Amino acid sequence: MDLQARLAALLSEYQEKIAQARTEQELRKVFADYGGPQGAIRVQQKEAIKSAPNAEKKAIGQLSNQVVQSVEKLFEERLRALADEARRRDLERVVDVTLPGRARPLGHLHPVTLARRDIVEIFGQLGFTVAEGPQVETDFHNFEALAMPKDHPARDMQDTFYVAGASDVVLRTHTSPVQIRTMLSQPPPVRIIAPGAVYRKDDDPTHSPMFNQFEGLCVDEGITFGDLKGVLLHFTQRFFGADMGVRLRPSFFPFTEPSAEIDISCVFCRGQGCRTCKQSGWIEVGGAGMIDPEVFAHVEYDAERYTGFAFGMGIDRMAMLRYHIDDVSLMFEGDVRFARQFR
Ligand code: 2NL
Repeated sequence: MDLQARLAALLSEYQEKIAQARTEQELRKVFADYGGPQGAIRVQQKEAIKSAPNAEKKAIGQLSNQVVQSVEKLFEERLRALADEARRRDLERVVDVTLPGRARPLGHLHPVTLARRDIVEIFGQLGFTVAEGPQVETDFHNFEALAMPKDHPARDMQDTFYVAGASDVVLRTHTSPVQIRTMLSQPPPVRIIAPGAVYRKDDDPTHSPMFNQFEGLCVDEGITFGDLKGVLLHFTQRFFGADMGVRLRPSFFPFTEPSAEIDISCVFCRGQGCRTCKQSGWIEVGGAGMIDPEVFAHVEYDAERYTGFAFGMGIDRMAMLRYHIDDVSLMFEGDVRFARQFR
């Protein structure tokens, strides 16, 4: 067989293999096997030139170069065809963009968080800003400044966690120390609410040793008990509904004078009388009063010039009343199936 015939045979073998190549990788291998520097066609070419008489070398070189050129051309054409084909398949693929996505398991805001957000929002619109402070407090900020000296019986009412090894460091039993710190840091007027976690040594079916409360404080010239009642009524009606009422009952706190318990219309019977409110139509939600001059003395506010009101309520309790939750333990278990049930 002469060179021309052998090259033609290799070329047709090559063409067949190239047509069969399904991927770029396969194609490159076929090209290397035939047209590459060590490929069959090149080897054939080199041997033919080597064994040919000098006069024929040039013609053989030209012939085999033509073959090599068409080998390269065939490779490039097939490469382009494969790319076109891949692109066409890509474009043909139908994606249904109307299919719903895969649902991911989500958490949920806790009813206490929902309640706190609304409380902050409602008071914010009345001009109250949020104040925060440490949960580990000094005896001074938590008790002394609130007119509860060391031997005061009111301290027993809120069984206190003392921090080991320090007789005057406590877990705050209310958020009042935040208000004390605020008054110590700025002159009147003051309008703040202090929401946050507080701690008391209670642990029974209706009490958790950690719970959340918020206190409000408003100090300026000419603040009256009427302002207190108006703010509480406004808050109650926005938080629970416009048909709700507020009742203030005389009470006692060391840090306010006069002092009152805050009752709201029963959320279960809307004031009609039911088992929960013991037929009274009212539910107690917190306490309030006009700030005692003794507190003002501790923060060096002029009690002759300024008056103010303060109040305190439980956020957990607000949330339970709003969402009709009857079991305190549910509030602190952190079960998302519970949390998911509220707005
Ligand atoms: C309740 C009662 C109350 C206050 C908190 C307060 C704070 C300062 C000065 C005076 Cl700095 N008073 N806070 C006043 C009255 C009642 O809370 O039953 N809380 C759940």
